[in-house]
Amino acid sequence: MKIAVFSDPHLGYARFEEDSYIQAERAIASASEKADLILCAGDIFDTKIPKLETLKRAMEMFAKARVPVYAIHGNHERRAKDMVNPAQLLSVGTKLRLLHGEAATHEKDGEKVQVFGMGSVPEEYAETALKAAMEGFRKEDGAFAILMIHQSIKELIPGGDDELSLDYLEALPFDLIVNGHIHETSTKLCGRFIIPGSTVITQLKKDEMADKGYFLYDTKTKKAEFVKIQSRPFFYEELEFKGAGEMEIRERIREKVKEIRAKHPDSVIAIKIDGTLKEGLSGSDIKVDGYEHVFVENRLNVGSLTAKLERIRSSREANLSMRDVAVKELKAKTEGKIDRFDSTELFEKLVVGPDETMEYLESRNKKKA
Ligand SMILES: [Mn+2]
Repeated sequence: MKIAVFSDPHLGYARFEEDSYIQAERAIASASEKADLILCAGDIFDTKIPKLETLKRAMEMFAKARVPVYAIHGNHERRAKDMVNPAQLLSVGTKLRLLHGEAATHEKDGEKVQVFGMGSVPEEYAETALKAAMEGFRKEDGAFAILMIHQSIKELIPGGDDELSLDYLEALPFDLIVNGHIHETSTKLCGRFIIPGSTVITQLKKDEMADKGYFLYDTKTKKAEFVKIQSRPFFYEELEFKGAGEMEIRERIREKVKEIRAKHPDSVIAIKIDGTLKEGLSGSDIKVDGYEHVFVENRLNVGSLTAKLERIRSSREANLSMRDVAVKELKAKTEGKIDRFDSTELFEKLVVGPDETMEYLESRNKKKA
């Protein structure tokens, strides 16, 4: 049997909302043609309470699937036990079967595939929850058994300790383990453990330059083939500066954007600018032109402790108080993004306390609403 596995479509993801729909639709359409069964490993929606428009799009696209779809909820959909999560709602409105601590079996031409799913749980309970859930699991005779989860994995996430480990998963009685949550595509345990990755750009990290798509798993050959879907091209660039001024930085960004956009006009571009600035300039002084779908991560002058000390020293020399420095930082970070309040006023309220801050924000809200 051929099983298509995709994950983390994050429908309704605000930054690339239309992409989140279109790319998931492409995955479902392509998988419907190539596979006998579709699995979706969680984070179908980007938020716990999506807009009605997002729910409608989701229902329409899953209703178009021409083969059965089994899914689990992800951490983005997880809600308290007695509350309804949007993945549940989707399973009411379409033929999608949502699994949480239970198994479903799909049979075709005498071949059986049994899928045991567990939706996302807090990482520290993952092993306990999985053990408890599996007490009710009976592997069917002759069935190809699949475990579908949406968790972090200790070996794949640096610094973690509470997460499920590959060692633990390897010992479980499943022929294949499918995981969502991690947005980068990968396979482990000699192909017995697969992560299809997200179908939409969410993190603007270097590894997102890889293709988006889904795995097509063949139970006969026990091999997973990655099927690419057409998706918005993503480029990650790092520009290094030494003693640079604002004009030079803007110019190099402009050139880089122009060069990429000449070939890929609809691309998303993330540019990390790093290094040092001309004396007297600080990272927040650098203003970059507002291009559509270009995201600049400004690491200028923050690399070394020396640079930080230099910044404090030069601001002292300029006779700025720490308060002035903080207000300046806040202003730089919120400028053009938030226009409901004045950053200086907000800072003053924050210094007084949380109650005053909330009162201020509410009063500003009323004014503009
Ligand atoms: Mn996710």
